[in-house]
Formats: sequence, structure tokens, C-alpha cells
Amino acid sequence: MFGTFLPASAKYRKTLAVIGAAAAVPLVLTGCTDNTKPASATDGPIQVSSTANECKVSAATAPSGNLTFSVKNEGTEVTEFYLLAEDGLRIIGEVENIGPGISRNLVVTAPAGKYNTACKPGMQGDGIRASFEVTESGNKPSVDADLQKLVDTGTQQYAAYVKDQTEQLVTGTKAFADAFAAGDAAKARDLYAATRMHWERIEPVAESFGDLDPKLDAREADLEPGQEWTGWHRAEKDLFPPAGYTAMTPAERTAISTQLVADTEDLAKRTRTVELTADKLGNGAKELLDEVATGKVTGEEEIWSHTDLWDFQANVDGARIAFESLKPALEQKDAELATSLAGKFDALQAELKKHAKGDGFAYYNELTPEQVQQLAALVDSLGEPLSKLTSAVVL
Ligand SMILES: [Cu+2]
Repeated sequence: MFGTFLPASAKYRKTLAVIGAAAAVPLVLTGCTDNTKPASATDGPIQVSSTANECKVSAATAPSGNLTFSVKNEGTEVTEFYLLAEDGLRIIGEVENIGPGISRNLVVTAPAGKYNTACKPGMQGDGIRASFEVTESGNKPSVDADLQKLVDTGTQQYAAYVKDQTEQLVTGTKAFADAFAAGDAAKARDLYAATRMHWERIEPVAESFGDLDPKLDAREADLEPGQEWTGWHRAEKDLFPPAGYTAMTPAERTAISTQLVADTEDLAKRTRTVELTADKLGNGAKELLDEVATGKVTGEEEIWSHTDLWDFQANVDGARIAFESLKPALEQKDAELATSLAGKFDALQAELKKHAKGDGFAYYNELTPEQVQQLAALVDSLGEPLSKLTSAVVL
């Protein structure tokens, strides 16, 4: 949930003004269409075969420059193919809606570095992944000086990231809801924080549909009189019950689970019609960091599960991906700001990493006041330059 001090409706309006106001124009992702032109003069396309349980890529490395992946769907369900950055989150390029028996090409310009490939049969979950490396070829792809083109590429990459995250969110939410409805509290507790990360990463986009955020993510403390309490935090309280709490009945759990899945599917569907622009990315990044400052660093988001640092990480991920999507354009307009932001994201990430535990993090109530203060200071220090991102890119 966004913010801590405004009533839900005011928060919703505020966010709408910043992120929303998006015309219902379908996303058009270039690089997703057929492109039969070979990308590299020296090497032919990299062959990808996508089946129900395999994603065969004919090469694990390629020289830097323009790469062509020729993706053939040899399965029975519609599939997608992604080239992801090393972090597994940022999307360099994707082709979607590849029907059974169909081949489509993905052409991307990739500098040397580590990447991940992924096929997503059924367009659900996080896909079948493998690492991929691009080696230095010496021939630099000509730097495209067209600023608008850099901005367009960045917003398309961010749109693909939102789509990927919502797909993973839907899959994860179904698994969580099944466990919760079945009364398998241990399994539901286990899935809770990790699944919510997909939500928290894209929260500014989700928030642009004002009615869905309160349904999915309202905290008990933020409920307005008469507002029905549904969503993640309703389940959280039942899974991590405070003293004196009366457990939900199986019927109540089923109702909450059914609603959670329906609202999440509604969200995924609606995100497909949001038109993302550079200002929405820049402002969304700042909103995510404000969200960290006002809700996560204070331990208010997850008052029963204490899994605030998962949300913290996810908000930072979302902000960083937005920044990195705009970075090529920002480097042309304000290289100093780009360097400063990269350094501050790194510093915050390094501090957060100190609290990593297993697949997740320490619980918020395990942090000392000094550790919280240190995190808060780094969030503040990043927030200042981050507030300049939009104007630096857009104006
Ligand atoms: Cu939230």
C-alpha cells in the first residue's frame, strides 16, 4: 500500500495524477514482430526451441552487437521468449504470443555481459531459464544518438518487465491462494513474502487502477469506515495471528482466496492497456522509493509477518529497473546524474544485502534501530537525485 498518512482515496488520487491518466492504448512492443533480416553478418540466428518443459538455445554465448534469436514453438501452448539482464528482472527484449508450430525472431542489440534466456510456455510464471553470455566482439553497435528512440526502447523494456512481473504474480498468487484456502498455513506463510515481491515491484502501475490497490493491498490501519477488508494483508493477519485474534473460518479463507486471485487476474489484464511513458517511469521510480521510506523502512507494511524487507527489496528493484530503462537517454542528457544514481542504487543494495538470509531477508523486528537508520539514510540519499530523474529525461 502506498503512503501512510493519507486516507486511501487521497492516496489513490495522488498516485493517479502521477502515474495514471494513461490512455487505454494497447502496448506496442517493437522487437516483438517478425523480423527476418539477419542481425549479425558473421553469425546466423541463434535457434531457440520452446516446448512444454524445455527451452533449448543453440548457443550459450554470442559476440556483442545485434543478436537474432529465431524462436520456434514446438510445444502445444502459446509461448514467449525473453532475453533478460543478469539480474533476471530487467528485460532486454522479448517476443510474445508465439502459437504452436510458429517461429518468430527476436532481434536485440546486446553489449558484452551476462544475461538470461527464458521461454514461457502458457505465458505463466517465471519461465524456463538458462544463463547466456555475450562476449566482447570489438565492433561496437553504433550508438544511436536519437534520444526519442532511446526513451522509446526504455519504456518498451519497462512495459515488458511489468508484463513479466504480472505473469509471475498471477502464478504465485494462485499457489498462495490454493494453500491458504486449503488451510495449509505453513505453505501459505512460505509463499507469502516471495509472491508479494512481484506485486511490490510494479506497485505504481498497479496503483494507476485505483480500485485494485485497496482491494489487494489495504492494511488494516488504513481501512476507511465501511471498507471491506480483502487482499494480502487480510490473509497475513490470519497466517501470522496476533494475540487474541480469532481465526478465519474455512469459508472465509476460501472467499478471500477467490477474491485475491480474481483481483490479481483483473490487474494483469488491465496492465496490458497502460501506455507507459518516460515521465511515468521516472515518477514511478520516485514513488517506489517514497513507498520504501514511508512504509517499509518503518515496518508498517507487514506488521504481523514482519517481512518488510522483501517488499523493500521489491520496491527498490522496481525503481532501479525504471532508472536503468531510462539510463541510456539520461546519459545523453545528464551523465553526472546517471552516475550518481547508479552509485546510490548500488550503495542501498549493498546495505540491504547485509540483511539477506537464505532465499529472503531478516525479519523487520530483528533489525536494530541503528540498522534501520542506516537503511533510511541511504533511501533518503537516493531519493534526492531520483526526484530529478523525470525532468532530466523529459525536459
Ligand atoms: Cu504496498
